[in-house]
Amino acid sequence: MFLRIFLFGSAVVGLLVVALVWAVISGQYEAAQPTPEPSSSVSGVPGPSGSQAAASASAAASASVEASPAASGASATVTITNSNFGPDITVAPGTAVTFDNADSLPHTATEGSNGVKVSDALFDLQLPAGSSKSYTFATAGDYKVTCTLHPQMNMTVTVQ
Ligand SMILES: [Cu+2]
Repeated sequence: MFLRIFLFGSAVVGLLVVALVWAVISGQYEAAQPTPEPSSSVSGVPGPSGSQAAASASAAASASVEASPAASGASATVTITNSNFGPDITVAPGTAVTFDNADSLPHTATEGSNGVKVSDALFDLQLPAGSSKSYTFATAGDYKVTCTLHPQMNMTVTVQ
């Protein structure tokens, strides 16, 4: 009786050992298989990173698309000294032009000529001494700029 239990028990142990070995082997096999899967998902990571690269590429593309407005969204500065705007400037559409009054007296940067503002002036910047203000030239064209306080102050901003 005891011997039969022992044999039965050892048979159970043997089955357990076989099952354990099988589990280990199949576990290793499964462990070996998921490894290719993570590696495929790792190779899938280059996929997302590839799409990230594509996204960053499209972001770079949109950035370069913004760059033309941004390049045109660049800035330029007209420094007023001795009641003079200085030379005419040419800028790209979208450029913010800052009129910097470096004089110790007030000026304006006004669309117009010889101190006279045009009726539909796009900009009429009041520039107290030492101040600066900006206007963004969105549309191509030639823009006459004058100072309504000093009619001799004239310049042209060409936007193209
Ligand atoms: Cu002036």
